Amino acid sequence: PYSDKYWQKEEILPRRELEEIQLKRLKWVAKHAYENVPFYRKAFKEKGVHPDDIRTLDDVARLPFTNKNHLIENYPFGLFAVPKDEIVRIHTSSGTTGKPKVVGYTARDLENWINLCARCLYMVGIRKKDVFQNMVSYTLFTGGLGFHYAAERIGAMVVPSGTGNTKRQIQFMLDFGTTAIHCTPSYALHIKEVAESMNIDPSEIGLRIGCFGAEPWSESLRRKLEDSFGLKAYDSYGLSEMNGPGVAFECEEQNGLHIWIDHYLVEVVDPESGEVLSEGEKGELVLTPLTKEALPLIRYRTGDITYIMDDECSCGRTHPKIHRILGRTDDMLIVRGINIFPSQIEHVLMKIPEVGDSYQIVLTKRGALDEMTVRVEVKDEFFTGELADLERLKKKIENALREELGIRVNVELVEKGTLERFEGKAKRILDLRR
Ligand code: ADP
Ligand code: K
Ligand code: ZN
Repeated sequence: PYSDKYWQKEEILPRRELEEIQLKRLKWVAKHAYENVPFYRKAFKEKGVHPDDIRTLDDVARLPFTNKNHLIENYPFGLFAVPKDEIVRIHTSSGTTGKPKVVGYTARDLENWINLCARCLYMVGIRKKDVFQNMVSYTLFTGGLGFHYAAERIGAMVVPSGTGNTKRQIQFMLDFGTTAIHCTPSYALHIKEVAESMNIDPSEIGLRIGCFGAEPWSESLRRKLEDSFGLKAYDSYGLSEMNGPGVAFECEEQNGLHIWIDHYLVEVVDPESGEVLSEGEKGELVLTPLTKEALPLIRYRTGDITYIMDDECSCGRTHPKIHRILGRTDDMLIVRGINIFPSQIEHVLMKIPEVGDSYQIVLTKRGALDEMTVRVEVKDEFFTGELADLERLKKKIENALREELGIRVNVELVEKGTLERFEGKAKRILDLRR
């Protein structure tokens, strides 16, 4: 490590120096893509732009966008910029429809990625003395190996337990003295429930640090996880197209995620027009990886909605922060014309003490009108069987949701354990409208 606080010195370089690095690397990556990927040569020409036209960082806006369909259309290796024998690993994203997006790494890409992930884990206090239980899939999903090698590099004792068999995971935590965990926030909630069903108080497990990511979650879920496990919960953001996790991560302030701008050039654009927005304006995150050799993606449309919160951070890191992801352009629900992010619903539910650990959003049509029903598990102690109690609770949740979302929502109360549990990313939306 660079010091007892920072993994690499780049974390605290003055912003001006970071911007010099960015410009140098932007010129490199544009040229690299142009010269080695036919898709980009064509796309640059169509936009009437050449890598030599880049003089300042703002010139990035002259370059063409890349989106996930471009990756899928060029399946599997069509956008790779190096010969196949330079590739030392591939991953695929968990793409929900059709062909997956395939991403590749050179040996140097892996080295950069490990260090970026190590910056994140070190930032939240993971050290040699920690036992790091990595409870995400170790296969083609980037989350497993990404943090695995980073935690090893720091010198922590890594427990590569992957997903599944929750009782055994909890037993391992107790036996091995696990202090830090990495998983999806939904899985963390599931672990809490299973621990409780084993008569283990989650706060007695001894966890200090939780790294939670790969899906949107809310401030109230953070509080719930922190309170029940007695740990500090940090938001972890990344995507396969940008190596995987390690793109942006919360520091101890837990107020926004530092995004490593020496490796990723950040823009936020209007998702409709593609227009670049200014700091503080909500829009779609667009990233240009600045050091990726195998797969240089120019202005990649992440589909994730956030904004740049560029104020100084007490941790001393000079990299800007993004707000936690508010949703995805493509999982944004439009219900009776109103844009709704599932995370808003979660935020409301988690604040209500009677509400249990799982919920599901069901969208249907009644005539031409969208109907939204939120199925909510009720905690055992509140499931009295008294109809009047349940009716009162139902009204209470409906009112809270209407207040937050501005539309009427039906609430259906169900018993604890009724709804499906998830080990990876949760699928909580059932859209039956078409
Ligand atoms: P896929 O897009 O197929 O799910 P990935 O497995 O690479 O592919 O997932 C990346 C996506 O996961 C991101 O674009 C984002 O939508 C979501 N994601 C990852 N981390 C977070 C996070 N901390 N908060 C919200 N969403 C996240
Ligand atoms: K160790
Ligand atoms: Zn900070």
